[in-house]
Amino acid sequence: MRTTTALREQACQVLEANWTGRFTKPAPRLYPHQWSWDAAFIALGWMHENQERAQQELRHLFRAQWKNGLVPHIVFHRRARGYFPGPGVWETHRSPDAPARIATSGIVQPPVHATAAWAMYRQARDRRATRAFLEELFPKLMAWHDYLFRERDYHSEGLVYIRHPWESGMDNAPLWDGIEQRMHLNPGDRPRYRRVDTTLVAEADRPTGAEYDRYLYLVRLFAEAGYDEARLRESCPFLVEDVLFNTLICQAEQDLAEIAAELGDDPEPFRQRARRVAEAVNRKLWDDRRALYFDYDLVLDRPIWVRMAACFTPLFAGIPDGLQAARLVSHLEASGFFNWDGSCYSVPSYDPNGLGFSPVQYWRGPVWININWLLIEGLARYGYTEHAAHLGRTVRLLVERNGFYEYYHPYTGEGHGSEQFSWTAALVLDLLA
Ligand code: 9WN
Repeated sequence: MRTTTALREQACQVLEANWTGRFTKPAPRLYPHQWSWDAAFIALGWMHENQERAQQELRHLFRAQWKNGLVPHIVFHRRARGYFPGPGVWETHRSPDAPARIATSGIVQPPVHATAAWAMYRQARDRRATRAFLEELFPKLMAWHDYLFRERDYHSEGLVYIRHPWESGMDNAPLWDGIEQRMHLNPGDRPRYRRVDTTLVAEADRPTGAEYDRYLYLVRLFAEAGYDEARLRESCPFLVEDVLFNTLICQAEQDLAEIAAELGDDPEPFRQRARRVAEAVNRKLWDDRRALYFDYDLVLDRPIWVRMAACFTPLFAGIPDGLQAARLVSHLEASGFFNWDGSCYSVPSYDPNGLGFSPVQYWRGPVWININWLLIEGLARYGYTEHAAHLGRTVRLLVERNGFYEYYHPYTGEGHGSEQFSWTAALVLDLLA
């Protein structure tokens, strides 16, 4: 077993190697630009080592915020090449809201940013310097959350929707299989493109060609609609109220309330909004018979009964009551997601007994460290300290034995996807702190 100091040093080396001078790349070659939720997780790691870098990470992202408050899922690095789809595919100039001089994508990712900003402040040795940063970020975070509730709450019910699998952060999760099958593409609808990802990592670890066709089809739909949300809301074949996304906005609103209070503003509107999301998640996404939260397909108007590790994450935002939490934890243990005996590295991203489970293919089974981090925090929040400690040990074992990979085979622990993956390193730093 490596010492904690040695592990920390290695994690720092990964972040340092991926630091571009302006932001931290998620991975050395596979992801050469800045990604939105990666930036927040990465800031949670940098904050233990270098507050300035942590701040710079979020500053760089929010500099690319759209006029309507949207925080893009990718901020393109001018000098970087070798990622598909690049700025030309997104055509964000068709939107009056996109920034004129910064190239970005036109979709979002889960909102972890206020959570990261508040953690950075609490952690800071020099609170005065960090307070100035909080003051600078506060209006931008508000605009970001306002955008989500204004543009993405279809029924004004306190739940925000996503309109692309990439917006969930869990691109090829089995959650989307049914919707993607419904999206039948005629030959003329099938975009022509050349992927880069499969030249950099094993093809079997990545989403399929059919999935990429649909990802690109949706991007074209958005560009042709000029990114006009009112039009997209009515025409997009993919509209989902996602458990993970809504959990993270719920927690982010709670953290925004803390930030507001610290800055002398009224925290109550943010607390109210967080409570409203929590109530809506419990009302609409909780399945009492199955004791689990499920995504909701707004197009078919019905739940998506697919069991992902993400379905347990409402624990992170304090959404379930004590009884629901106990049932979630029993479910976690009984279902093969969580193993005390080490027969499977907990927690795989998707139900190991589920249809289409794969131990190597991206979000269809492998263990991801960010999902584990959310579950560790959530379990600890409800007093399940042994469970949280067990997951913490699993994460440590995975990186010690295999390195800082993007995701891991749940049975062998072998690393998959990109090596030197930034949020794995960052969240290990946070867990070791
Ligand atoms: C598309 C950067 C991102 C993560 C996502 C992960 C993957 C991109 C891709 O990489 O998605 O956004 O090209 O596969 O699924 O969660 O933010 O690390």
